[in-house]
Amino acid sequence: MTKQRFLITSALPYINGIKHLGNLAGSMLPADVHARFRRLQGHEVLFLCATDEHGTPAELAAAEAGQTVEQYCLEQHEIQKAAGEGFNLSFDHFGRSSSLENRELTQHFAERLEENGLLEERVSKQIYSIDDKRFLPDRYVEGTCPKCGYDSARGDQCDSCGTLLDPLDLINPRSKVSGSTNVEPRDTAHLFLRQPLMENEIRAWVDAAKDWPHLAKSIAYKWLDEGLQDRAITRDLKWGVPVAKNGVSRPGFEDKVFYVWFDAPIEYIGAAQEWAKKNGENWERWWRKDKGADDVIYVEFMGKDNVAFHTVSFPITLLGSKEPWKLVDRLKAFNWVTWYGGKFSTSQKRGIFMDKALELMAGDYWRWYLMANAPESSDAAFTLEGFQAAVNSDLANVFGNFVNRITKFANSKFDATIPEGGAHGELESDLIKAISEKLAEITKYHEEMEFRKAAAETRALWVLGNEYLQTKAPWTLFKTDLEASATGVRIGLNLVALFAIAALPFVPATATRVLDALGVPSEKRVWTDGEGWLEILPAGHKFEVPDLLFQKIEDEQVAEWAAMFGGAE
Ligand code: B3M
Ligand code: ZN
Repeated sequence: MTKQRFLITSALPYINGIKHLGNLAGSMLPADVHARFRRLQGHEVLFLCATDEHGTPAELAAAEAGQTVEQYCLEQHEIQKAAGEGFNLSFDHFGRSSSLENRELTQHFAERLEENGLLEERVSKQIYSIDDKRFLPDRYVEGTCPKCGYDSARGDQCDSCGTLLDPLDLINPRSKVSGSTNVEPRDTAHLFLRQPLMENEIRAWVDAAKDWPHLAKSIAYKWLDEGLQDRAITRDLKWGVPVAKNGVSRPGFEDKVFYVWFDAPIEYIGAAQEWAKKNGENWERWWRKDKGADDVIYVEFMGKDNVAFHTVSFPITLLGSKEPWKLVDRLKAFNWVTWYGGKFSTSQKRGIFMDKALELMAGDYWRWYLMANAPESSDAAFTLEGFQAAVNSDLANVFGNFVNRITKFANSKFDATIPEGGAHGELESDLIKAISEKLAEITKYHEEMEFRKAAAETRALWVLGNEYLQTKAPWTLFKTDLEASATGVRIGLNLVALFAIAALPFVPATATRVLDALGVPSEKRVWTDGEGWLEILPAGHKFEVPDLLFQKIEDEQVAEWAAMFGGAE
């Protein structure tokens, strides 16, 4: 197979608090499964993510936590980073959108867009708080909803009736900073990105995109068909990328920063620069088509609400710069994971968040269930009962038992050594054929980023092993036909190695533990679509019995967790 280069990014988790299992399942986790799969295939992979740190929600969350926003973001970044490590997310770099790299890139793109006539400074009216001495962007204003009369509607949206609002629409507006009602509309300037000027170019690019799944394309067309709008890309905030050039503020923009959705995707490039700087690497060969990135395959993972930003807004930034930046080639979007059909909510204690999950069970357990039930064609409900069933049946009974049974038997009867073994019969040729077919299917689903199907077929692969051992019954043959028993054992142990390799993208920690116990050398821990697996462990090779792979989840645990996190009503 020709070796390719994959740039893989996950949507950047927002900084205001630890993410729930649904967020994990909708971008970071599938991106990791894909990155691991592509590395196993032998491709060169750069897998990047970061915390998305700017914007009003960060400022508000910091204020609520009684911290400066810098402190708050640093602390939350470390918390999210540790949670990612707990789930074995194999980022090459987990950066921060507040980095110096991203600041410079963001300012650079704004400059280029302006040179190319795509930015316009425009004066419009905005709510100014006289007591706070500042303009109040969207979420900093509250007031009565003009539609439904709800008295705590936010400047950007009414939480009661869902209407999208402009802060100027609010009746009796007040400052969320101080509560002051001493506010008035005043003129203020902002930078607008003239998106309509790029409409044809973006449409042509979307038309030409071959490798986007339906969900991504249809969302892009929906936006294009509705007609692109000029979009303000600055806000009246302190925390963010300053609207400046070479350290000097743009006149009139001293108290303004770029809008968070303008700088956040640029951090995909920022993260590559941060990674390169830290590791003495070259970021341009991943991002600049004039510097070797032409043959990179760029794959993005995200929830469906982020698709428009990645198929329209961010490409406008990149293409509008008229510089040779790499654009997304494949885009995998997900629906929502719900908590028993409803919303995850910290305040209402509904649902499990990443840090808590790791206190209950190791990352692999969650990884498996979340990917086996990935929200691909529709939303998917997380239920503790479903989690328990997947863990107990797929992981413990099918994969775990197979490994346990054959390694224990070979340990006691064959002195923990791979035996020579005799000839293959019909049972073996059938098995070898079935395994090849199954591996080809798994490979195809991974390549197509069909995670549910890849997981289902991985389980089916493990089942083939159980069926073989059941029929071969080396434990019975041991008394009557030692050589045939040895064949079963040698094949069984090589199946353990193969199954663990196939499991690496989904349950990396456990699969690595199995491969370590078996003593599989690193050059043999590579993806196969059917060839060579019978020789992973040669005759005479010594191995150790791995510790129990997976604990079963008991009914009492489910009941206890349901009481803690909300369960079936
Ligand atoms: N931070 C996702 C969100 O919080 C947003 C993704 C940015 S990707 C550049 O919904
Ligand atoms: Zn309303």
